[in-house]
Amino acid sequence: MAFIKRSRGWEIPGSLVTPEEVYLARRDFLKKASAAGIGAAVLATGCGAGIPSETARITYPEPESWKGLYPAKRNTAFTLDRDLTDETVAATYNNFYEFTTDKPAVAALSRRFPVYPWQVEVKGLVAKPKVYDIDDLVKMVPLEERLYRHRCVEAWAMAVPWTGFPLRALIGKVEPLGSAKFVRLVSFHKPELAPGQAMQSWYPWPYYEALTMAEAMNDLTLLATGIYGHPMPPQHGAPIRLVTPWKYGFKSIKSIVRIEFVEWQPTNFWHDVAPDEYDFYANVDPKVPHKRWSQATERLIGTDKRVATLPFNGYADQVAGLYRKA
Ligand SMILES: Nc1nc2c(c(=O)[nH]1)N[C@H]1C(S)=C(S)[C@@H](COP(=O)(O)O)O[C@H]1N2
Ligand SMILES: [Mo]
Repeated sequence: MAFIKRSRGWEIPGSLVTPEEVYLARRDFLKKASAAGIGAAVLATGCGAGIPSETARITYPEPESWKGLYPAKRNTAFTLDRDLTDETVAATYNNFYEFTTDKPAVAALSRRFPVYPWQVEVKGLVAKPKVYDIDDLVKMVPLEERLYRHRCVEAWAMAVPWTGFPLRALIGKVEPLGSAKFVRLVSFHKPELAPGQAMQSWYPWPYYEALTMAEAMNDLTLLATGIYGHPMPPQHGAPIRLVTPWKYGFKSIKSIVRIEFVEWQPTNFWHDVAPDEYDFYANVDPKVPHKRWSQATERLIGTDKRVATLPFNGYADQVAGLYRKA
């Protein structure tokens, strides 16, 4: 046993992330947290507000081939009942367990994760399976910006401007067969680059999610490639992630590498981890508490505000029909 060398999570080959970066991000957060009077218990659960840091640099790929794509034209059909979340707050309070469960540390740990070039394989019950280059995807249909509410199952919320295109535009290109009833989406598996995957080996990596075909075809369902008027930074799920704003955030799978069309209802990562806490549909519902907390209200990150949770996160008009019994 003594001869087996196990590398620590942050000792990433090729030094993708330096321990200094993680250390600095963490130190800065701890300093601000103690100034704000946030105690150790809060730090342990990661429940502090995203604390903006002067040292936080929001970085993202900007290849030559993406010139002119961002900022994309805003689709004014999507309006908000609350202020947009400050960009730095949103970019320093991330759930992305592939890197760490420590929300403020995700940005530093993912900063150098290679998100360009990137490919997404689309396969299964389709007439035209294809491996798409991210450059094909960002140019397939005109990108648009949409302001969406975003609600985590942990009862915090934000509102952000995503840039992307409806998933159904891609579905149209690959021509699903009549037998395709569900869409399954899968994230990357690179434990050598993503310390949370290396260290938390008990999770069923890679992260996976799924939607019914009707949910996938709904106009709200986005494949997002950008945020705040520029390409997606790694911590938000670069270079391409799902956004289903009427569902709890865990359905909005980040950094997608595979999209499969299948006949039978697939399972999803969080359902498999805790079946009695997370279901397949995960539609936001103030009346259905989580096993360990109420979902009646939510905390708007970056503010002290707590507001009422809206059924379907405020998108009932667009999606409630999907769930009405015939
Ligand atoms: N691959 C992957 N996707 C993921 C997650 C994750 O850990 N891994 N976390 C989910 C959860 S719980 C939430 S709330 C959102 C957070 O997205 P954001 O960091 O861009 O706000 O991403 C979702 N997508
Ligand atoms: Mo979440």
